[in-house]
Amino acid sequence: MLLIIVLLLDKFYTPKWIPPQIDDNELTKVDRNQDGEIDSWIYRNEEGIPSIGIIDQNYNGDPDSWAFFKNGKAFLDEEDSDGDGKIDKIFLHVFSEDKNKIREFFFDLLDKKRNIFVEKEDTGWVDVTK
Ligand SMILES: [Ca+2]
Ligand SMILES: [Ca+2]
Ligand SMILES: [Ca+2]
Repeated sequence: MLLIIVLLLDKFYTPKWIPPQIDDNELTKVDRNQDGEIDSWIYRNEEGIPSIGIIDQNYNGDPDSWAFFKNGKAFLDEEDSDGDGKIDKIFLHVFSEDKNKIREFFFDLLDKKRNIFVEKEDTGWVDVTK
């Protein structure tokens, strides 16, 4: 089932670049490496809570990482790690009702890999894929 999802995502997925045309009090622009070029955009809802974060991780001018938030927590991260314009890494974060992260799904569309991480009380986050 998961393999089918990965294959479908690989076939149809393209990055979601959202142009920064929005009221300035709902958009924060950040120059993370202080080279004078904006490389991070954070969109906020009316309450000021982040809804989407976009990052140019390798500072080449093109966004390559997208984070989608719900209740101020990222539930979905997407990444174009090789810069070909297609998303190739996807992280799904699952939260419990008390808002603690309880599970993470990682899909690597380049390596056709998927991993599932859960937090154990004694050892921290462990890969329970197998
Ligand atoms: Ca910069
Ligand atoms: Ca980039
Ligand atoms: Ca890619």
